[in-house]
Amino acid sequence: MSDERLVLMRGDITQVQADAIVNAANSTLLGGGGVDGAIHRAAGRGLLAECRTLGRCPPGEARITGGHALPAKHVIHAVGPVWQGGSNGEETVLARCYRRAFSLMEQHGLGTIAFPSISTGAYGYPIERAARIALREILAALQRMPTLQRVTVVLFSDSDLEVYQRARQALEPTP
Ligand code: AR6
Repeated sequence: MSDERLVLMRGDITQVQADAIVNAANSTLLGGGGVDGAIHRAAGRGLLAECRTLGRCPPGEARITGGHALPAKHVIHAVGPVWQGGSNGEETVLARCYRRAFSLMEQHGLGTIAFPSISTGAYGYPIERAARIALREILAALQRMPTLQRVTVVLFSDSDLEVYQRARQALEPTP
């Protein structure tokens, strides 16, 4: 049965109102391009100042900050794997990003979260594979966490959204 708490949409994650949005960060946590650059621009300099207090974050880990000027209350900065062909543990590291984000939600009592497609831009992870892992982890979290009210995946293009919709259909068939 399809879980209505999971929403797939096309859009700009910096505009999303949620308890937390997830940033596809790098290990420095000091900003970069892609969604990371967009989040830092929209959040303002206070976010960078807070990130500077955190130190480095290894791939597969996540850190939480305030949302500063964003509509979201918090930002969870997750560092995805750089795609190296698939036999360097990329799948495990990507799955761990999602799990770490959900455990930070539990620790902070958060109910709604929005994810971008972690690692599928500059880090080169093939999106069909990344979508399967992301949605598998999200559906598992929805099953085990009754406190989760809504999980949104915000895709930046129609074609990325279609990839996620197809992957969802394969994992969670609807009649
Ligand atoms: N809202 C939603 N999704 C977005 C947005 C946005 N505003 N902007 C881009 N995307 P990427 P990565 C999509 O490269 O692959 C940074 O420099 C984008 O189309 O942002 O994890 C970091 O500092 C793609 O589908 O993240 C790291 O160095 C997805 O977000 C590195 O890139 C992820 O693409 C991380 O690479």
